[in-house]
Amino acid sequence: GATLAIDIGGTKTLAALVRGAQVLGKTTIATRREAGPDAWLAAIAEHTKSWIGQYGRVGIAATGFIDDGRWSALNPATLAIPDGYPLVAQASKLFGKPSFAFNDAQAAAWGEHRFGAGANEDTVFLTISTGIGGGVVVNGRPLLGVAGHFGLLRGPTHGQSPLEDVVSGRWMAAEAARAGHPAEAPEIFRKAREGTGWAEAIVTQSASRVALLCRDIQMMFAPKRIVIGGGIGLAAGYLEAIGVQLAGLPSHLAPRLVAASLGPHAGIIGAADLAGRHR
Ligand code: BMX
Repeated sequence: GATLAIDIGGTKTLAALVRGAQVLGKTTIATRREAGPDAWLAAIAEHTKSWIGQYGRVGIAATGFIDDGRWSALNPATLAIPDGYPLVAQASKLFGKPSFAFNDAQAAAWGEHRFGAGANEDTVFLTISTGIGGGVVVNGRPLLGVAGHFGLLRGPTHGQSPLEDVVSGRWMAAEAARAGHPAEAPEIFRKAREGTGWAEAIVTQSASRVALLCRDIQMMFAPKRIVIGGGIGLAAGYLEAIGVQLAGLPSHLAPRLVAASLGPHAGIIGAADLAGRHR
């Protein structure tokens, strides 16, 4: 049977009807950041009404920390989720079907591992989007809990800020404003590709921090591949910009970077598959 799969991100929410790795239908909803989880779920229910009767379970991939069905923010700047929100209980009630929840990047890591660029081998997945999410699959198992939350790492070079606050789409837009060129990420990438200096500098700085992260990940897990996804991660030129920073590393230290092949569907496909394993 099909699964109602939902990916709740800091900027937008994707809801889909999924069977295996097949997306039978989908709809995108803006995450009204200030509205709170009851309103986010209500909006999803409203937008997916026409699929009622077509799914037997619900799989949720959500930005934030999931513990025993409860949902919390680790970085409220990415999305301000109230502490311990009963996500699984609320979803079960609202959709009337068994519901399961996972961190968004852990679900995407699983999706890419099983059906995408991870090719069923040890995989680390990184999504560079509103924040930086991460997921690790080793020996055929996803690491859950707080494992893989690479966006929350604090390096000596960025003081108190978690890494994602000096890399992600939100940081890029803030940097552009500071440089006197207010722009959102898509425009910054466009300008960078045209060779505009201030935009190139922002993309390069973000990408070089991700390159360092990938080098560290290589030494922690030595995955076969690091799969890169997310709106920033998949923006034209970004993966190449990371690669430039890693050129010249000895082969045993060089991570092998590949673009997410499920694209924006990695989270929903992974969440649907993980939910199906709970039967
Ligand atoms: C943050 C954290 C992660 C999440 C990542 C990417 C919160 C709310 N989220 O590090 O759990 O995986 O952002 O999230 O603490 P996205 O919304 O940018 O996809």
